[in-house]
Amino acid sequence: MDRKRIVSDINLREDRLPPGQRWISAPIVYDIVDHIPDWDMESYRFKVWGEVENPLELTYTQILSMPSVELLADFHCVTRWSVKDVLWEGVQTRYILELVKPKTHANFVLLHCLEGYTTNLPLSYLWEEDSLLAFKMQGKPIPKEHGYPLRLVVPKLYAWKSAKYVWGMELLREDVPGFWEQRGYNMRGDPWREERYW
Ligand SMILES: Nc1nc2c(c(=O)[nH]1)N[C@H]1C(S)=C(S)[C@@H](COP(=O)(O)O)O[C@H]1N2
Ligand SMILES: [Mo]
Repeated sequence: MDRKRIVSDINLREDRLPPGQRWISAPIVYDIVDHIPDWDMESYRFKVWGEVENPLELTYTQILSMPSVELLADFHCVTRWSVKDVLWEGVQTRYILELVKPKTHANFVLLHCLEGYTTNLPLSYLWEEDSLLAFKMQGKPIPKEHGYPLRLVVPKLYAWKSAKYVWGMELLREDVPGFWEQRGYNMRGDPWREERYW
């Protein structure tokens, strides 16, 4: 089966490098905890709940068997580094949204991660063609430190919104600040508008 390859439209912008950023060669690992444990994949479930018609609960095997795409996208961290052309593979979040059917007043999403990290974003970003739930990076299963078993990739926002170790997507009527957003980071985080902090 030929897997569709998407090049993110952010890579094709004339102002490809957002203001105040510089290119580096590989993403730097950032975590809010010192030690990431090995996750128990027997009990792992990916869940979607909140303002949806059909809440969803899937095993990792079920996610790996969903239609997937390859994505080439730049990666922009709010601490001013950017990496060109990271290759991901995973399920488009728009495919997940079609399954769960968001209610009309679902406007925001809060991502829940296995180590306790959370981050919020407008739901509209999960309808973008280049937003994925990724299980591969640079052609291999995502290394543990980069988000195994599943990570969100939202190229149009700063990388702190690209949550690693994701297990939950909670669809919300009102915006709820996640880990960094409670500490002054922007509720949206568009790199071209330099939405870094409040
Ligand atoms: N679960 C989780 N996801 C996270 C973070 C985190 O601490 N925990 N850090 C974020 C930040 S600030 C950045 S820049 C990227 C870094 O991705 P990397 O660690 O794969 O390089 O992950 C984001 N996703
Ligand atoms: Mo970051």
